[in-house]
Amino acid sequence: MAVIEKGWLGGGNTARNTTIVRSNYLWDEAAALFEHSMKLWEGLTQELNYNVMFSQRGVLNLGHTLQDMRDIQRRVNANRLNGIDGEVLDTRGVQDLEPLLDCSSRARFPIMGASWQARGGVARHDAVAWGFARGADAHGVDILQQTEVTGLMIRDGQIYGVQTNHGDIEAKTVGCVVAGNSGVLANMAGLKLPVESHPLQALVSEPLKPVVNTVVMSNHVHGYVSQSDKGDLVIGAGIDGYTGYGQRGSYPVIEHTLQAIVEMFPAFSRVRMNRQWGGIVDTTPDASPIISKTKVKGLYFNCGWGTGGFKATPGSAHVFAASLAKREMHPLAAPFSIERFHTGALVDEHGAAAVAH
Ligand code: PYC
Repeated sequence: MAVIEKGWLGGGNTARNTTIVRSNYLWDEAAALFEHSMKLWEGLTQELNYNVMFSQRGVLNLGHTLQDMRDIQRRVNANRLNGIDGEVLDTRGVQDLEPLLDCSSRARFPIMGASWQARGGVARHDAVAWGFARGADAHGVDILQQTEVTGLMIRDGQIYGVQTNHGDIEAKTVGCVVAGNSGVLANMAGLKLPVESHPLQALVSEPLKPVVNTVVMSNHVHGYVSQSDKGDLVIGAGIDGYTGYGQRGSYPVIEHTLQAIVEMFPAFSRVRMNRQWGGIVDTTPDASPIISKTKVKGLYFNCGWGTGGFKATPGSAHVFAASLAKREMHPLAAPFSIERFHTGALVDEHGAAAVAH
């Protein structure tokens, strides 16, 4: 078994995101998949014997309007019915958790409350990549870096290998997990996926003393922030409106995001930003992933996680590996078949995923 990587370990989206982990999705199918992941996160450091620095500091999704609060109540009710922790906080409850947030009625978008998932948090992204790689290596998986897939070998509707810049590799089962490039690989098989690839940006500030206790996300003002153990503010933006593959993103989006952050935390108005970067995310029409067989026998895709795939890493990997091993989709993966775009059985998670979409 081999993992084929065009670049280097952690050079793609795994280590380019803002590392938010939560499972507070609305619909049963998505909630089950992300909660499966959350449970795996909770034991991951022990399981991999590698400290992935999973920090369950809690995630706030702020509400700024009556409709935001109704949506939050609906989502938290659904979460609790699914056995997922969640609370609806009022303004005071939010302020108690985050004293620096502007919870006054003077704010342009006053904070009326939030959903609170205490088990949510962040993890150290590159440690996750390295921990999984070491674990896979110990199980005999070859990890081929700097190896680019240049073609898929298909005969009579069955995959039998991949072509790479270092030569051909035969394989009767091939799983494509190539966020940002899923459409490109699908093209090699003559398939067209319902995904669009967009740049998504993040940035980090100079280090500060501890000032943000949780992960704060606001769909409405369009920004999200947490603080790394080093003290940097880790800030995420929305996707660029255009499709593209440049791992950079455009300036107006960052400007908008920083306006949002300063709207929420006026005290950050003079904090200097240190670094900015972008990743490429594959978005789907219903803001849920595709974990699916294709019409080419033996060829599978795991893609379309939009802006929120990092949180799914352990669960997504588990259900995908199990599906490929058995050639039968894992029950948690089955609702995310590509077929849903024909049948109409969509899992519309725009509400839960919306910060960056
Ligand atoms: O938690 O879904 C999420 C998210 C969106 C953008 C960054 N994180």
